[in-house]
Amino acid sequence: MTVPKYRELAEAIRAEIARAPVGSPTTSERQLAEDTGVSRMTARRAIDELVREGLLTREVGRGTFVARPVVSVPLQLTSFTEDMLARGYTPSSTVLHAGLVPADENVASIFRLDPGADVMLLTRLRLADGVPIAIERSHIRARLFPGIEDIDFAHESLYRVLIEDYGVRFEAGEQVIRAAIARTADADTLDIAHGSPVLELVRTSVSHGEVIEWTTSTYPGSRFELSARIAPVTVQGSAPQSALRARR
Ligand code: 16G
Repeated sequence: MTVPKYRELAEAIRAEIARAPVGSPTTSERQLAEDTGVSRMTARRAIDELVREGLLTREVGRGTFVARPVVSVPLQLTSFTEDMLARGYTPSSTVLHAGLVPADENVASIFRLDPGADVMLLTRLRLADGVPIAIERSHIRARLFPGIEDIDFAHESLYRVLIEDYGVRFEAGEQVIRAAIARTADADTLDIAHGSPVLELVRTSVSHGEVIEWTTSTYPGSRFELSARIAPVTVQGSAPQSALRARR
């Protein structure tokens, strides 16, 4: 049995969506048709299929975007500084590295840049009341924020600078949480035993449809607990389909 062309195309886009951050724009119908050599009609059917499945959302006059998962844990796009202040701690930071670096393949694909393009790498030890809490390795889309590499992030909040000095409005974010074993150097910096378990929180944040930040925060397992408010599921057109898919 031959697979219809639009289905093949939908599969290819599906694979891309899996890697793309929530809220990021997808290629337009016209561009898709041009890039893949199919008709506009076929490109539209492929996109329609993914919209029906709830993987993409269409916004009139704006385009098509990677949709939010049907059930999402509403971790908020707050900063370390705000989080710590809210808990009554005094936040501080030690800068371990700050400067422009060439994007490697992985970083380039996350930011959709050419490998070798300049990004800022900011590595900080984050402390609360003087106690090491996390190591954060942030990659920032430097081109959008001229001069950011010269800011003293030992005394500044990254989000405050982005929002107030560069006018960023965070639109969407994605956070992946995974368990790992501390790298030896990180264990020394965090003052934990070699081989200790850590939690890595990997945050990708989007502004104006572009990834602007990709940060891995490494927390000692013993000093971190994740709390998230659980929102009720809003059943949209796509929800029952996803549930059915999961049961099959
Ligand atoms: C939080 C974010 C991190 C962000 C940082 C900015 C998590 C897991 N990560 O730690 O992505 O870069 O805040 O903090 O919450 P700052 O504004 O205090 O520098």
